[in-house]
Amino acid sequence: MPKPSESSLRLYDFEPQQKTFLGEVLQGLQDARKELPSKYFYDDIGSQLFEQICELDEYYPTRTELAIMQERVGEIATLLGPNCLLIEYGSGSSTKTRLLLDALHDPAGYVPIDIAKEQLLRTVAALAETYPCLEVLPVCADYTSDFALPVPSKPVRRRVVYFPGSTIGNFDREPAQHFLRQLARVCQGGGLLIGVDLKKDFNILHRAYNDSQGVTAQFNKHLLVRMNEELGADFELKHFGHYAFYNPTQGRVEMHLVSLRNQVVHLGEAEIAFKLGESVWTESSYKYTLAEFAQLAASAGFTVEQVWTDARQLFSVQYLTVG
Ligand code: AVI
Repeated sequence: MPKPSESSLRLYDFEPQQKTFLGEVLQGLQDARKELPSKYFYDDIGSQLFEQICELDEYYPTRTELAIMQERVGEIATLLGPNCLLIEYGSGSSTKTRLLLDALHDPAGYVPIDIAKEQLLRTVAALAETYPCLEVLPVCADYTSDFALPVPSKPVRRRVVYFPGSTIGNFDREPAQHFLRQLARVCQGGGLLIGVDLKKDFNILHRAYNDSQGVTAQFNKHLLVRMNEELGADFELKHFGHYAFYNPTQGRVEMHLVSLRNQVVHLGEAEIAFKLGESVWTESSYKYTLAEFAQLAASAGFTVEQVWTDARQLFSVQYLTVG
Protein backbone atom coordinates (compact mmCIF):
# COMPACT_ATOMS: atom_id res chain seq x y z
CA MET A 1 0.00 0.00 0.00
CA PRO A 2 1.28 3.51 -0.76
CA LYS A 3 2.46 5.55 2.23
CA PRO A 4 0.71 8.82 3.13
CA SER A 5 2.18 11.65 1.10
CA GLU A 6 4.54 13.96 2.93
CA SER A 7 2.11 16.85 2.67
CA SER A 8 -0.53 14.81 4.54
CA LEU A 9 1.63 15.22 7.66
CA ARG A 10 2.24 18.94 7.30
CA LEU A 11 0.22 21.28 9.47
CA TYR A 12 -0.73 24.73 8.20
CA ASP A 13 -0.70 26.51 11.57
CA PHE A 14 -2.06 30.07 11.79
CA GLU A 15 -1.70 30.04 15.63
CA PRO A 16 -5.28 31.12 16.13
CA GLN A 17 -5.63 31.29 19.91
CA GLN A 18 -2.53 32.91 21.35
CA LYS A 19 -2.98 36.27 19.67
CA THR A 20 -6.43 37.10 20.92
CA PHE A 21 -7.55 35.20 24.04
CA LEU A 22 -6.63 37.81 26.69
CA GLY A 23 -7.75 40.79 24.62
CA GLU A 24 -11.09 39.29 23.66
CA VAL A 25 -12.07 38.03 27.11
CA LEU A 26 -11.07 41.32 28.75
CA GLN A 27 -13.16 43.21 26.28
CA GLY A 28 -16.12 40.83 26.68
CA LEU A 29 -16.07 40.96 30.47
CA GLN A 30 -15.78 44.74 30.61
CA ASP A 31 -18.79 45.36 28.36
CA ALA A 32 -22.02 46.52 30.01
CA ARG A 33 -23.54 43.17 28.95
CA LYS A 34 -20.82 40.67 29.77
CA GLU A 35 -20.09 38.01 27.18
CA LEU A 36 -17.34 35.61 26.14
CA PRO A 37 -16.74 34.30 22.60
CA SER A 38 -17.88 30.68 22.40
CA LYS A 39 -14.90 29.74 20.18
CA TYR A 40 -12.79 29.68 23.36
CA PHE A 41 -14.60 26.56 24.58
CA TYR A 42 -12.59 24.54 22.09
CA ASP A 43 -9.11 24.00 23.42
CA ASP A 44 -8.06 20.38 23.80
CA ILE A 45 -10.04 19.69 27.00
CA GLY A 46 -13.03 21.74 25.85
CA SER A 47 -13.12 19.78 22.60
CA GLN A 48 -13.09 16.54 24.59
CA LEU A 49 -15.93 17.82 26.77
CA PHE A 50 -17.86 18.65 23.63
CA GLU A 51 -17.26 15.11 22.35
CA GLN A 52 -18.76 13.87 25.64
CA ILE A 53 -21.81 16.09 25.12
CA CYS A 54 -22.25 14.53 21.68
CA GLU A 55 -22.56 11.09 23.32
CA LEU A 56 -25.26 12.15 25.78
CA ASP A 57 -28.76 10.71 25.42
CA GLU A 58 -30.28 14.16 25.84
CA TYR A 59 -28.09 15.76 23.14
CA TYR A 60 -30.01 14.65 20.04
CA PRO A 61 -28.19 16.65 17.27
CA THR A 62 -25.09 14.48 16.86
CA ARG A 63 -26.75 11.09 16.68
CA THR A 64 -29.62 12.43 14.55
CA GLU A 65 -27.24 13.99 12.05
CA LEU A 66 -25.14 10.84 11.99
CA ALA A 67 -28.23 8.71 11.29
CA ILE A 68 -29.23 11.00 8.41
CA MET A 69 -25.71 10.78 7.00
CA GLN A 70 -25.63 7.00 7.33
CA GLU A 71 -28.91 6.68 5.48
CA ARG A 72 -28.10 9.19 2.73
CA VAL A 73 -24.36 9.05 2.24
CA GLY A 74 -24.60 7.23 -1.11
CA GLU A 75 -26.92 9.90 -2.48
CA ILE A 76 -24.70 12.65 -1.06
CA ALA A 77 -21.53 11.19 -2.60
CA THR A 78 -23.23 11.06 -5.99
CA LEU A 79 -24.27 14.72 -5.69
CA LEU A 80 -20.74 15.78 -4.71
CA GLY A 81 -19.29 13.84 -7.64
CA PRO A 82 -15.76 12.53 -8.30
CA ASN A 83 -12.48 14.35 -7.50
CA CYS A 84 -13.98 16.82 -5.06
CA LEU A 85 -11.81 18.59 -2.52
CA LEU A 86 -13.55 18.24 0.84
CA ILE A 87 -12.89 21.21 3.14
CA GLU A 88 -14.23 20.78 6.66
CA TYR A 89 -14.71 23.78 8.94
CA GLY A 90 -14.38 22.80 12.63
CA SER A 91 -13.42 19.21 11.92
CA GLY A 92 -13.19 18.01 15.57
CA SER A 93 -12.83 14.25 15.60
CA SER A 94 -14.02 13.98 11.95
CA THR A 95 -16.39 11.11 12.84
CA LYS A 96 -19.08 12.02 10.32
CA THR A 97 -16.42 12.82 7.77
CA ARG A 98 -15.25 9.22 7.75
CA LEU A 99 -18.68 8.22 6.45
CA LEU A 100 -18.28 10.71 3.63
CA LEU A 101 -14.68 9.76 2.87
CA ASP A 102 -15.71 6.10 2.63
CA ALA A 103 -18.40 6.96 0.08
CA LEU A 104 -16.79 9.74 -2.01
CA HIS A 105 -15.60 8.85 -5.50
CA ASP A 106 -11.85 9.39 -5.68
CA PRO A 107 -11.66 12.61 -3.60
CA ALA A 108 -8.90 15.08 -4.57
CA GLY A 109 -8.06 15.67 -0.91
CA TYR A 110 -9.36 16.52 2.52
CA VAL A 111 -8.69 19.82 4.32
CA PRO A 112 -9.72 19.65 8.00
CA ILE A 113 -9.72 23.08 9.67
CA ASP A 114 -9.86 23.37 13.44
CA ILE A 115 -8.83 25.76 16.20
CA ALA A 116 -7.78 22.92 18.59
CA LYS A 117 -4.32 21.88 17.44
CA GLU A 118 -3.81 18.73 19.52
CA GLN A 119 -7.10 17.23 18.49
CA LEU A 120 -6.48 18.17 14.87
CA LEU A 121 -3.12 16.40 14.91
CA ARG A 122 -4.62 13.28 16.54
CA THR A 123 -7.42 13.21 13.99
CA VAL A 124 -5.05 13.60 11.08
CA ALA A 125 -2.77 10.84 12.34
CA ALA A 126 -5.76 8.49 12.66
CA LEU A 127 -7.04 9.43 9.20
CA ALA A 128 -3.64 8.83 7.64
CA GLU A 129 -3.79 5.24 8.90
CA THR A 130 -7.27 4.54 7.57
CA TYR A 131 -6.92 6.44 4.30
CA PRO A 132 -3.27 6.08 3.23
CA CYS A 133 -4.01 7.23 -0.33
CA LEU A 134 -5.91 10.36 0.68
CA GLU A 135 -4.03 13.65 0.74
CA VAL A 136 -4.92 15.30 4.07
CA LEU A 137 -3.98 18.98 4.45
CA PRO A 138 -4.74 20.07 8.04
CA VAL A 139 -5.15 23.74 8.86
CA CYS A 140 -5.05 25.05 12.42
CA ALA A 141 -6.96 28.33 12.33
CA ASP A 142 -9.90 30.28 13.64
CA TYR A 143 -12.06 29.58 10.63
CA THR A 144 -13.90 32.88 10.86
CA SER A 145 -10.62 34.67 10.17
CA ASP A 146 -8.89 35.11 6.82
CA PHE A 147 -6.39 32.39 5.95
CA ALA A 148 -5.12 30.78 2.76
CA LEU A 149 -6.30 27.27 1.97
CA PRO A 150 -3.68 24.69 0.98
CA VAL A 151 -3.81 23.29 -2.54
CA PRO A 152 -3.70 19.51 -3.06
CA SER A 153 -1.48 17.89 -5.64
CA LYS A 154 -4.35 16.13 -7.43
CA PRO A 155 -6.63 18.05 -9.82
CA VAL A 156 -9.83 19.30 -8.17
CA ARG A 157 -13.14 19.09 -10.01
CA ARG A 158 -15.25 20.73 -7.30
CA ARG A 159 -14.62 22.29 -3.89
CA VAL A 160 -17.12 21.19 -1.30
CA VAL A 161 -17.20 22.75 2.15
CA TYR A 162 -18.45 20.44 4.87
CA PHE A 163 -19.85 22.23 7.92
CA PRO A 164 -21.71 19.68 10.05
CA GLY A 165 -23.01 19.74 13.63
CA SER A 166 -25.19 22.86 13.21
CA THR A 167 -22.24 25.02 14.21
CA ILE A 168 -23.82 27.65 11.95
CA GLY A 169 -26.34 27.93 14.82
CA ASN A 170 -23.61 29.37 17.03
CA PHE A 171 -23.41 32.50 14.85
CA ASP A 172 -25.75 35.44 15.35
CA ARG A 173 -27.78 36.25 12.26
CA GLU A 174 -25.56 38.85 10.65
CA PRO A 175 -22.28 37.04 11.32
CA ALA A 176 -23.96 33.85 10.01
CA GLN A 177 -24.74 35.60 6.74
CA HIS A 178 -21.24 37.04 6.58
CA PHE A 179 -19.66 33.62 7.28
CA LEU A 180 -21.85 31.89 4.67
CA ARG A 181 -20.72 34.51 2.15
CA GLN A 182 -17.12 33.64 3.03
CA LEU A 183 -17.93 29.94 2.45
CA ALA A 184 -19.62 30.82 -0.86
CA ARG A 185 -16.34 32.35 -2.03
CA VAL A 186 -14.37 29.28 -0.91
CA CYS A 187 -16.61 26.80 -2.72
CA GLN A 188 -17.48 28.94 -5.77
CA GLY A 189 -18.66 26.61 -8.53
CA GLY A 190 -19.07 23.81 -5.97
CA GLY A 191 -21.17 23.40 -2.87
CA LEU A 192 -21.70 23.42 0.86
CA LEU A 193 -22.85 20.35 2.80
CA ILE A 194 -24.16 21.69 6.07
CA GLY A 195 -25.90 20.39 9.20
CA VAL A 196 -28.68 22.66 10.44
CA ASP A 197 -30.60 22.12 13.66
CA LEU A 198 -34.34 22.71 13.38
CA LYS A 199 -36.93 24.44 15.56
CA LYS A 200 -38.77 21.97 17.78
CA ASP A 201 -40.50 21.34 21.10
CA PHE A 202 -38.78 23.57 23.68
CA ASN A 203 -38.55 20.72 26.19
CA ILE A 204 -36.32 18.68 23.88
CA LEU A 205 -34.05 21.72 23.57
CA HIS A 206 -34.07 22.36 27.29
CA ARG A 207 -32.94 18.81 28.05
CA ALA A 208 -30.24 18.90 25.38
CA TYR A 209 -28.55 21.93 26.99
CA ASN A 210 -29.24 20.97 30.64
CA ASP A 211 -28.12 17.35 30.71
CA SER A 212 -28.57 15.28 33.84
CA GLN A 213 -24.86 14.44 34.18
CA GLY A 214 -23.82 18.09 34.15
CA VAL A 215 -21.42 17.71 31.22
CA THR A 216 -22.80 20.82 29.50
CA ALA A 217 -22.38 22.77 32.75
CA GLN A 218 -18.77 21.61 32.94
CA PHE A 219 -18.25 22.57 29.28
CA ASN A 220 -19.67 26.02 30.02
CA LYS A 221 -17.48 26.52 33.11
CA HIS A 222 -14.44 25.37 31.16
CA LEU A 223 -14.15 28.96 29.92
CA LEU A 224 -13.49 30.01 33.53
CA VAL A 225 -10.97 27.18 33.99
CA ARG A 226 -9.11 28.34 30.88
CA MET A 227 -8.95 31.93 32.07
CA ASN A 228 -7.63 30.77 35.46
CA GLU A 229 -5.01 28.46 33.98
CA GLU A 230 -3.89 30.44 30.97
CA LEU A 231 -4.41 34.03 32.02
CA GLY A 232 -3.88 33.78 35.79
CA ALA A 233 -7.46 34.78 36.64
CA ASP A 234 -9.05 33.81 39.97
CA PHE A 235 -12.58 32.73 39.08
CA GLU A 236 -14.10 30.49 41.77
CA LEU A 237 -16.11 27.94 39.84
CA LYS A 238 -18.55 27.24 42.65
CA HIS A 239 -19.66 30.86 42.58
CA PHE A 240 -20.91 30.64 38.98
CA GLY A 241 -23.89 28.65 37.76
CA HIS A 242 -24.64 27.14 34.33
CA TYR A 243 -27.88 28.58 32.92
CA ALA A 244 -29.26 27.55 29.51
CA PHE A 245 -32.73 28.21 28.11
CA TYR A 246 -34.57 28.53 24.82
CA ASN A 247 -35.50 32.08 23.84
CA PRO A 248 -38.50 31.57 21.51
CA THR A 249 -38.66 35.15 20.25
CA GLN A 250 -35.07 34.99 19.06
CA GLY A 251 -35.23 31.30 18.05
CA ARG A 252 -32.09 30.39 19.98
CA VAL A 253 -30.82 28.51 23.00
CA GLU A 254 -28.80 30.87 25.17
CA MET A 255 -26.08 29.64 27.47
CA HIS A 256 -24.91 31.83 30.36
CA LEU A 257 -22.71 31.69 33.45
CA VAL A 258 -24.54 33.41 36.28
CA SER A 259 -22.75 34.92 39.27
CA LEU A 260 -24.08 33.31 42.45
CA ARG A 261 -22.99 36.21 44.65
CA ASN A 262 -21.50 39.70 44.53
CA GLN A 263 -17.84 39.14 43.76
CA VAL A 264 -14.70 40.61 42.21
CA VAL A 265 -12.46 38.59 39.91
CA HIS A 266 -8.92 39.51 38.89
CA LEU A 267 -7.82 39.04 35.31
CA GLY A 268 -4.45 40.48 34.25
CA GLU A 269 -4.40 44.05 35.53
CA ALA A 270 -8.18 44.26 35.57
CA GLU A 271 -10.63 43.83 38.46
CA ILE A 272 -14.01 42.68 37.25
CA ALA A 273 -17.04 43.08 39.48
CA PHE A 274 -20.01 40.70 39.25
CA LYS A 275 -23.32 41.36 40.95
CA LEU A 276 -25.38 38.53 42.38
CA GLY A 277 -27.46 37.19 39.45
CA GLU A 278 -25.41 38.97 36.78
CA SER A 279 -24.76 36.80 33.77
CA VAL A 280 -21.96 36.26 31.28
CA TRP A 281 -23.40 35.20 27.94
CA THR A 282 -21.22 32.37 26.64
CA GLU A 283 -23.07 30.91 23.65
CA SER A 284 -26.12 31.16 21.40
CA SER A 285 -27.40 28.21 19.45
CA TYR A 286 -29.92 29.30 16.82
CA LYS A 287 -32.55 26.87 15.55
CA TYR A 288 -34.11 27.30 12.10
CA THR A 289 -37.17 26.28 10.14
CA LEU A 290 -36.27 25.00 6.66
CA ALA A 291 -37.76 28.15 5.14
CA GLU A 292 -35.77 30.44 7.45
CA PHE A 293 -32.53 28.69 6.61
CA ALA A 294 -33.24 28.74 2.86
CA GLN A 295 -33.70 32.50 3.14
CA LEU A 296 -30.45 32.94 5.05
CA ALA A 297 -28.60 30.75 2.52
CA ALA A 298 -30.05 32.74 -0.40
CA SER A 299 -28.93 36.00 1.19
CA ALA A 300 -25.37 34.64 1.05
CA GLY A 301 -25.65 33.55 -2.60
CA PHE A 302 -26.50 29.85 -2.09
CA THR A 303 -29.30 27.78 -3.58
CA VAL A 304 -30.67 24.89 -1.54
CA GLU A 305 -30.22 21.84 -3.76
CA GLN A 306 -31.26 19.02 -1.40
CA VAL A 307 -32.51 18.70 2.18
CA TRP A 308 -32.47 15.47 4.19
CA THR A 309 -34.13 15.23 7.61
CA ASP A 310 -34.96 12.53 10.15
CA ALA A 311 -38.52 11.26 10.59
CA ARG A 312 -39.12 13.57 13.60
CA GLN A 313 -37.72 16.60 11.73
CA LEU A 314 -35.30 17.34 14.55
CA PHE A 315 -32.29 18.02 12.34
CA SER A 316 -31.42 18.60 8.69
CA VAL A 317 -28.48 17.97 6.42
CA GLN A 318 -28.53 20.27 3.40
CA TYR A 319 -26.59 20.56 0.17
CA LEU A 320 -26.33 24.12 -1.11
CA THR A 321 -24.72 25.19 -4.35
CA VAL A 322 -23.21 28.43 -5.50
CA GLY A 323 -22.78 29.30 -9.17
C1 AVI B 1 -21.02 23.13 18.49
N1 AVI B 1 -22.41 23.56 18.68
C2 AVI B 1 -23.21 23.29 17.50
C3 AVI B 1 -23.03 23.04 19.91
C4 AVI B 1 -24.50 23.53 20.02
O1 AVI B 1 -25.36 22.70 20.23
O2 AVI B 1 -24.74 24.72 19.83
C5 AVI B 1 -22.26 23.48 21.14
C6 AVI B 1 -22.93 23.10 22.43
N2 AVI B 1 -23.15 23.90 23.43
C7 AVI B 1 -23.74 23.24 24.40
N3 AVI B 1 -23.95 22.02 24.01
C8 AVI B 1 -23.43 21.88 22.77
